[in-house]
Amino acid sequence: MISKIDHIGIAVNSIDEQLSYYRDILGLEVEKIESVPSQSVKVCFIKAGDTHIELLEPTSDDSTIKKFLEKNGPGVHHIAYATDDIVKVVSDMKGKDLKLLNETPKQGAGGKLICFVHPKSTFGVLTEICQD
Ligand code: CMX
Repeated sequence: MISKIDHIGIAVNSIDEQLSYYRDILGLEVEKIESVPSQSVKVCFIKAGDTHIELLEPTSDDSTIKKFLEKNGPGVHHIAYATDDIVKVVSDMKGKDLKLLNETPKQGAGGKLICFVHPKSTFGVLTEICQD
């Protein structure tokens, strides 16, 4: 039911500061930059084959990305897996010692439906399930 890695989220202090690394050195295509007020982030999607890198810049002091950057500095923040049935995937996860951060899918960047699973229950990797 998981079809692929949809994107890898990377916490950054500044999208502008990092953009030329992905675009000019790695030669990847910058698809779009958008604000996601519900998550207090600005995101930049960069195409890498049939998956994406998602740069995440905090837009407020209480942003979860801001907290992550203060503790760890810039770097990999989460891995997002694509599915065409997020309700089923999340329902199957319930009762399996996984800490779902939201059991009801909510709207995230790019209009996708998203659910997060706490990294302490997924071997240290913050996990996102998403559906177009
Ligand atoms: N990866 C791995 N570990 C992480 C982590 C991450 N991204 N973020 C926090 N942690 C660890 C902390 O280091 C800490 O570990 P220790 O206890 O060993 O020090 C522990 O998790 C803290 O857990 P917490 O107190 O429950 O939670 P935090 O306030 O640090 O928030 C989290 C962590 C995952 C609950 C929060 O980031 C969250 O709700 N994330 C989901 C939403 C999100 O990430 N939105 C931004 C992206 C949006 C998008 O992609 O569009």
